[in-house]
Amino acid sequence: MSIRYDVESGVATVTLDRPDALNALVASMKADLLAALTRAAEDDAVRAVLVTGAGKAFSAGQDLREHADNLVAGKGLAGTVRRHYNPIVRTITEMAKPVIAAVNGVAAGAGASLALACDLRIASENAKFAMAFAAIGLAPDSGASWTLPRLVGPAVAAELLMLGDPVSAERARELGLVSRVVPADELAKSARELAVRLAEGPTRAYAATKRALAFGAAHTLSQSLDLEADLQDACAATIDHQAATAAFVAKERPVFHGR
Ligand code: T3D
Repeated sequence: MSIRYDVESGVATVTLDRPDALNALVASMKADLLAALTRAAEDDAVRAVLVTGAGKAFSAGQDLREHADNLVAGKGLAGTVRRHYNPIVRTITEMAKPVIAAVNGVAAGAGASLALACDLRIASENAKFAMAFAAIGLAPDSGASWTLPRLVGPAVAAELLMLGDPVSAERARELGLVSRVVPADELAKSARELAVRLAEGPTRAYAATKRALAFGAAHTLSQSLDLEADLQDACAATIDHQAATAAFVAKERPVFHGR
């Protein structure tokens, strides 16, 4: 198995585990990744998901040896964008809980897109992002044409996608590609603390926040106001909201159960 899946303290950690090939994605690995993400999405005991890579890379994207074999065999992309990448990105973006990418090293092509699809990104100072598609004559996939301009603006997105030059962790933070950069030996601990904090938070409010942000990206202010009102009604009815409000009034620390 080139995907590891562990659950602890409400956090599902999904590790891309093919370090000798910089966690480049082959068909079986993509199927396993989709299965792991679906399992995390469906498990109510999981309240936050952490995606990271084993070894020195996050992921070098599509395995180009497998891809070259497919091209030689006349299979083109072998349907992988629709069959694997799109469902993976939909599962991350549509699951009703926060997903964090701990970017431990290089994230290239679909590997970068995978990180960009997550709700939060924390990077090691050794991380770098390479929108490597154009360098091999491909256009962006796995959502990069949607996520990247929303994170960095259309002009920078066009430059990153067309030139494909690697972006250092520090530059990624300046551009808004990642929200935090930490020393390499602190990444696992920092990412875990962040994930546990989210797993101990108001899961349904996070899900509503995630939905509102995605909706707002493609709708008018007026439409977003209507959705916010609906989502706020739903949040107001949660046990977590009612208990947290009572805790505030009683000057106590709120405890969230994700309900
Ligand atoms: O089916 C489809 O193709 C459609 C979907 C496409 C989505 C995509 O993801 S397209 C983009 C695919 N990815 C790339 O083009 C990235 C290719 N890799 C690189 O540009 C560089 O390797 C990196 C910038 C990622 C890292 O550079 P560096 O100098 O740190 O490492 P390296 O020496 O280049 O690579 C180390 C090993 O990993 C090396 O193997 P070796 O020679 O030691 O046996 C290298 O071949 C291997 N490797 C790196 N990337 C890939 C890979 N093997 C297979 N596929 C890769 N993508």
